[in-house]
Amino acid sequence: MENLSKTAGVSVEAKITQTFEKQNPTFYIGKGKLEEIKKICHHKKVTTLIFNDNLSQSQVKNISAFTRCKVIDRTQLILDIFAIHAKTNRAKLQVELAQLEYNYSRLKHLWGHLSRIEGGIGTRGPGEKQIEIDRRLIQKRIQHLKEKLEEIRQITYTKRSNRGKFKVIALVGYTNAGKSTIFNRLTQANVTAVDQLFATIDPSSRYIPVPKGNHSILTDTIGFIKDLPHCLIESFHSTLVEVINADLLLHVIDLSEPDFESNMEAVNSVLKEIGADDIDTCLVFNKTDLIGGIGFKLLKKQLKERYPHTIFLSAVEDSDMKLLLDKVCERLEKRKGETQLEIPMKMEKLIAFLEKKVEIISMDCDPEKDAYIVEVRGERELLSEVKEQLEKFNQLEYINS
Ligand SMILES: Nc1nc2c(ncn2[C@@H]2O[C@H](COP(=O)(O)OP(=O)(O)OP(=O)(O)O)[C@@H](O)[C@H]2O)c(=O)[nH]1
Ligand SMILES: [Mg+2]
Repeated sequence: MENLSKTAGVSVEAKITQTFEKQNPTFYIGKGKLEEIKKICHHKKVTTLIFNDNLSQSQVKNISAFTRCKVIDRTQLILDIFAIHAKTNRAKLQVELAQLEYNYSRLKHLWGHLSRIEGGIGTRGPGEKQIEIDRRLIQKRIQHLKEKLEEIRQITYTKRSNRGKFKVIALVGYTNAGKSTIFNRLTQANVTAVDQLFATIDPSSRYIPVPKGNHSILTDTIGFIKDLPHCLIESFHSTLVEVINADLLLHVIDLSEPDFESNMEAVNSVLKEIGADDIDTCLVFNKTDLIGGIGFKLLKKQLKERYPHTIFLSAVEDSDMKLLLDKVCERLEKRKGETQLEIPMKMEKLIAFLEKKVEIISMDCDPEKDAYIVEVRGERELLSEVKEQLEKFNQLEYINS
């Protein structure tokens, strides 16, 4: 929370916690605690209160009236950072959509409350009319943004389907784990990699030279955080599609963070929410230069035993980048197999398709069978799909003859 606040450009003057079983519907925290906070604000000349949870619109109003401070909740703070860091048109539209969706969902409660006061037969005052207008305007804007984003999604989708033989590898992980640093190192790109949360909002993709001809595209995208606001996951869907459609995920973890395992869980739960939890994943334990000694050796041993596919590295070491490429190569190679296909001459188009998707080891023509005999090496999943289609085709031919 402190890091989020600093990233948003505020200096943290005090941190206050309260344990409660049930939140106070009026002030979120207890009234006594709020009195205490009011005094601190007065004493330290604090102007803004940031809550590490989501507040209702009426709680914001009540706390603000009581303390005379601006009140921001966790989702608003994260949305604010996203707004500062969004550079492309798509990212800006996505942030605006998330902000409207979040405010709309909170205003809906407020509207419901107001219409109970002002509503009823024959009592529809001008106040409510204004509310209706606001509601319609927001809905219209939300609709407009969704349509614009859908247009952009279609263009990106077409670009992606042109990727042909390229495998897509996505860097995922907790914010500030080092994804963009690794991306820059592997691709010689120059995307922003700084000690800030959510430095990356706009995804970038570049070619990476994975050994053994595994032509791949590496994607760097937004980082995740604990309790990532749902409105962001929804509005950033077209960005997160890059992750959902990846062939391999590199889950980057900042090993120097004492909390790294709970950060890993937070990332896994977002991956589950977006439907990317069944993608082949390699855990990349980063920033090993910041830790050392016997403790590190023991930790490394434990983590290797606990997780099957891991690599330990420091993004500041060049030699480690080569190790990472070898690891990626190993994972991609494991998915491959070799097989012989008998492709009827009639299905010449299939050969053109295979040339784009797999490696052709040899190809002969068998005039007796009126077919090509092709030896191929490629993704096992794709090869078995092709074999299935060939069998179906042969069965149909047999029936027709
Ligand atoms: N010492 C050390 N610092 C690193 C390493 N990898 C990244 N960093 C630093 O960690 C900070 C965050 O790195 P980024 O690459 O921006 O992290 P990110 O995962 O892309 O973060 P977001 O885009 O904000 O989600 C930067 O200051 C990097 O210089 C590493 O291996 N060792
Ligand atoms: Mg980044």
